[in-house]
Amino acid sequence: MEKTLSIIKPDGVARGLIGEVIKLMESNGLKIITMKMLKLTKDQAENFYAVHKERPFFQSLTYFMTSGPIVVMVLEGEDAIARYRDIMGATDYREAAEGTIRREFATDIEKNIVHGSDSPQTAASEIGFFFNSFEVTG
Ligand code: FUP
Repeated sequence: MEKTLSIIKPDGVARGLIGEVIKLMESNGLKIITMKMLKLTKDQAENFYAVHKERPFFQSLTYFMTSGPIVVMVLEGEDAIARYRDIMGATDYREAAEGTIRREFATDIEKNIVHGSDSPQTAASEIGFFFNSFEVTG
């Protein structure tokens, strides 16, 4: 069993899509093993996306990520990292496959509803960014 970090971004929360997104996760073999809602500060968003700090979209992305509450969760399942990335769809919703979260709901390459870890190393560090060991069940 593998774990991955998922975020429902401010656009997904503001548009009332938490339930729709969770439904797609759960119906595709991913189990939520911990979850909370919070609002990031600019510092926290910049730390979370530090790998992108030289990219032209960094300021806009980190500002967007602080624009409202987000839902963070740890998902567990077989091949959870790759499985969840398949369910999310491509970063750019116009390139995402039919039935994926981003294809169904995203409106913009930045406002793309969800985040998911992209490797076992980032999953471990991103889970540790948001949760302590007491909060992660399973
Ligand atoms: P992903 O792993 O699919 O979330 O994509 P990336 O790690 O490449 O990008 C992280 C976030 O940066 C995306 F979710 C949205 C944002 N982004 C932009 O705003 N513009 C871009 O051209 C690329 C990414």
